[in-house]
Amino acid sequence: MSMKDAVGSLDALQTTDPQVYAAIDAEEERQRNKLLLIASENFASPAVLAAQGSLMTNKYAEGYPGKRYYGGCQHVDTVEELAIQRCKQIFGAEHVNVQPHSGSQANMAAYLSVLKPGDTILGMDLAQGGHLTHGSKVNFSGMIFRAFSYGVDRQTETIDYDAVRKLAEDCRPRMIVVGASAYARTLDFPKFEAIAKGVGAYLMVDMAHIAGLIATGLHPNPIPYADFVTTTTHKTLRGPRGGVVMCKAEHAKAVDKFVFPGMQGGPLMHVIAAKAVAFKEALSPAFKRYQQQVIANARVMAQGLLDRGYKIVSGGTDTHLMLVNLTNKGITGKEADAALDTAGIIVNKNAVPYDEKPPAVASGIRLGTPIVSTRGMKEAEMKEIVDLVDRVLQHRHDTAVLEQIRGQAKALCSRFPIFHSY
Ligand code: DSN
Repeated sequence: MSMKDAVGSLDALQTTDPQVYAAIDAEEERQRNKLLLIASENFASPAVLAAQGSLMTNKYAEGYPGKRYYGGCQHVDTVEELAIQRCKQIFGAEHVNVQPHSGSQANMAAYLSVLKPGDTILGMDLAQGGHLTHGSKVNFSGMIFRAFSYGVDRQTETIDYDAVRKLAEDCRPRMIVVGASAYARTLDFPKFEAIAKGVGAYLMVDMAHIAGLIATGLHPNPIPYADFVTTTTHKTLRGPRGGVVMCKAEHAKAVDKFVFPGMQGGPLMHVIAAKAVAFKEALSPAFKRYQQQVIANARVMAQGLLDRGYKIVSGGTDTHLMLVNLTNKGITGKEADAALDTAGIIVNKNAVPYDEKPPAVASGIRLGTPIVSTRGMKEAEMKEIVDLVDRVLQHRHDTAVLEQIRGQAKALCSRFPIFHSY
């Protein structure tokens, strides 16, 4: 059997493990037939899936291209070099390490390359849109480091840079961490750089959510301003699940040392191959058209919700996502999430800034347009989606209506293949 036969079909899997096959099959059905609005998810292309599902998974390759601890690394060297070179071309970084297995590990490598346990970091509060690995007490970042957090202004629901500066002057961090999981507005990297410089801190930007927008010039690029820039590769960037660290040349050695051997053993060469493919795709004009549509779709979705009396945190979006505060509608995030799920619309409940409800209940939902845009949906379909979402939330206790909307969501999906090409 050739690689093409082995990898291209799932027949071998069906024979060997019908239970796993059935679960994957059901997951494909779910992805095909539901409206997926989780802002951090995307559909990787067939080429990315092929590379990720390839026999490069079989190869051990501790070390870096040309400097491995195992023989036989010629071909995995090729894909890692391609991934590095393409990533540099996209973002303009001086140094790139494509080996982190995830965004969390990319962040850990960036931290530990210049910080010591007990050092102070200042990151965005998880409860106000930040990320777990930016200093949350339940995460390694909050356990290893003395973590302080900044949030958003109560009125504008956007980052108050003066407040961040004051906080930095008080807590004197060794590193300021910028980046978010639920913040819909443009991040001002020059302002963060000035704050970091003012207190002698390193600046790290975790651009995971907006990497695809940055790759195509639709959000400012943090590379000129930050010592370290980390990202995942599977969100707006639309690659395989994984992480990347970029840094100034002066930190290159330390970063490489902390990724391997400091934190990881063998790199996932099949995933690195898929990262190379995704980076090639990200350099294409089609990818820019896709990202433009992601933003256009998010704006139409946010406006549609505003027009129906929903409150969007910060009043709108500059990116691929929006946070809807449902307090004025008398619905919790948990209820909304569950009702939408029943109707075939997948979102996540999300705390809103200054939320009084616990995170497991939350007052809001987060919506994103990366997947529906990958399917080829445009502004008109966003209006349809807003209509469906609104009807679900209004009739959340009416199972017949939810069932009817589930059919409508499926019908909308069926008009847009999961492998659309721009
Ligand atoms: N879990 C991701 C998200 O949903 O934003 C962040 O890592």
